[in-house]
Amino acid sequence: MSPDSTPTLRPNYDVLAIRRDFPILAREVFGKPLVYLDTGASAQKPRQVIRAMTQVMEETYSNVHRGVHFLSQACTDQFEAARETVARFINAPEADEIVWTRGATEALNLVAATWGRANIGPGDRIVISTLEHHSNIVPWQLLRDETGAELAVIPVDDAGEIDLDAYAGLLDGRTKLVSVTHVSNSIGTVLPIKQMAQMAHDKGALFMVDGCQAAPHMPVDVQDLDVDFYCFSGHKTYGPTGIGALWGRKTLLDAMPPYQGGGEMIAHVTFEKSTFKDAPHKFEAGTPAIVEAVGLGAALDYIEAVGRDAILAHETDVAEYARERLSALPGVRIVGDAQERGAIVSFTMEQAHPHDIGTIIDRAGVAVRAGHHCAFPVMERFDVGATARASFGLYNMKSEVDRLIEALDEVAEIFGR
Ligand code: 7TS
Repeated sequence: MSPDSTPTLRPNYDVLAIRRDFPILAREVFGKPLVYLDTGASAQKPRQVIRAMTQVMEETYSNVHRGVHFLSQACTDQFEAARETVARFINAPEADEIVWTRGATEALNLVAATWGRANIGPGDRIVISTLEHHSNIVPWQLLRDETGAELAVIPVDDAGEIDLDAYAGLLDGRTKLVSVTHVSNSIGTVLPIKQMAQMAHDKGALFMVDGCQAAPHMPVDVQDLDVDFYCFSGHKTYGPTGIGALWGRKTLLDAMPPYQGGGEMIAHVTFEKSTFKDAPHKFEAGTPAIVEAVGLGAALDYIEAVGRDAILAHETDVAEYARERLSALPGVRIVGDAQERGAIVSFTMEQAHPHDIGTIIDRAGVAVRAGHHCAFPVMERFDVGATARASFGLYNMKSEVDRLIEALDEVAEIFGR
């Protein structure tokens, strides 16, 4: 154990108290206390979220927006209050600019399918970056193939930083949309969103952000960033699966055609013609994920109660400690070394394949993700087939990094140093 292995307990950041809110963190795996370093894939859930969801199902559950009865109104109020919570969380001007989706993947597909089909034509350019998760690549490829547009990719340097000169070269009158991640899920780079959005706007292009790996970890203010669309997934923000949010500027949402057709999104239907509700409801066909939306609202309240500046400081401290200790291990290569980085450390070991690393350290109770992290182009850029990735959340501690390092020592023992 390093002398530096005690948790960083700031006066306003009681990590042990936070951990007590997450029942799963008390469990053991293979007889060892769980060390959960896979928050980038999905975050664990605090009691506050579990309780909020149980409360709806036990006390107020009903379908929303359609009943005159007491429960339907009570449940609709909770559901719409959660929308307001999302709006506050990212400082969106209005709750009506928040569209519920199943997650970031659906939000990106929604924009590609609605705004994209209405606005993208042959020869237009859509710009993404090398750092994207597949869910911010494939929807644009589908749109490109349908419309004859061009999909261009901003390269990154050896540290994993966006090449801003190359980016500037991709922006011209043909560029209609830039869609990039706020934080890379595979190597942790934080992108200079505000600057990039300004550059896109100067050339008349819209700017979309995949905020999956940022929203749970740092303050996000869509008005300050001055972007046009922002999305994130509930399950990565300590909320449930099956829910996420898309924010879009009201003028854009109003002009976009609906996404799916069905109940709830219509104003009037005859066999000849249907008319649609205003945004956001025109994008929300069918019964929504009601309990999950309330759960997400509770999760965002939880994050706010801890404080996003405090979370960012704490996680940075833990992640930087992990980088320091990992880089001291023989045979370990850390992939990605951007100046500004999130709480994600991706690494390889000369001695062992990432899948072997993941499997062996799992026996010591340490959960990391091993593989391509749904970011094949990043793996290719850094010439690795896969990496092991430790991703941190608001509940992780430096002592857990020590457990990771001890477990990796065992890997080196088995495969040879
Ligand atoms: N964008 C980013 C940056 C992500 O990290 C992920 C999921 C997604 C989009 C897709 O989110 P979903 O909730 O719609 O599936 N990232 C990961 C990961 O890093 N490991 O597992 C899932």
